[in-house]
Amino acid sequence: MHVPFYLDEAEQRALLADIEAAIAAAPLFQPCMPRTGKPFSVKMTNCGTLGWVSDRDGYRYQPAHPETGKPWPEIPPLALRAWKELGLYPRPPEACLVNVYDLAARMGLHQDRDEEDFAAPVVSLSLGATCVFRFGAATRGGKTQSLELRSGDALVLGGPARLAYHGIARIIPGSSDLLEDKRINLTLRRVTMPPCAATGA
Ligand code: MD3
Ligand code: FE
Repeated sequence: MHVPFYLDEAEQRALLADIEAAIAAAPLFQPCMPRTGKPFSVKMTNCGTLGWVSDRDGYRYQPAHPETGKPWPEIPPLALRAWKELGLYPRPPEACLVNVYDLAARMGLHQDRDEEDFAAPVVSLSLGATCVFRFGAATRGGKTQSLELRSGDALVLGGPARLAYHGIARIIPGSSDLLEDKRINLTLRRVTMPPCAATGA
């Protein structure tokens, strides 16, 4: 589900200020590909109890920043509101990945499958420059659709869409008043499986 202009301009500015504070506490880092060590063009940080990282050892969620060793900052209130209003899932998000794109940054087609709980949706918020988002293929190499994501837009991926291939093809220069030639995406996720009421496991 695409929700254009979910955040109005004042809300976008308020969320941006919270993200800038989070980046000051948990500096952006440049992840790299497992094994090859090829650097990502996207810079990242996280908020929440668990943050997604990628380095030579692989992809994983961890409770602390890879460079400072400190716990991740709290998830901004407007991001929590989006999860409550749009995610419709009974448990709070554990991870809020912050992706920062400059004009040259891209994200290749991939699936999000480093989480245990695929029943939970993924909620994403975009700020700054417009991007061309590609999504929809159920298999690698399958057909995709393109959609422009603009500042303030929300995207909710639930059900079968949760495992669709998706990526960011390009960032459109001069497309935002909020951030000059930069795009920030927040991705809210559940990571761990809820405990089982029957067995306590
Ligand atoms: C579709 N981020 O961090 S957000 C990612 O704009 C990621 O930074 C992109 O893909 C970005 O993994 C896209 C929208 C999004 C997030 C999760 C999805 C789309 C998704 C999971 C399944 C299908
Ligand atoms: Fe993804």
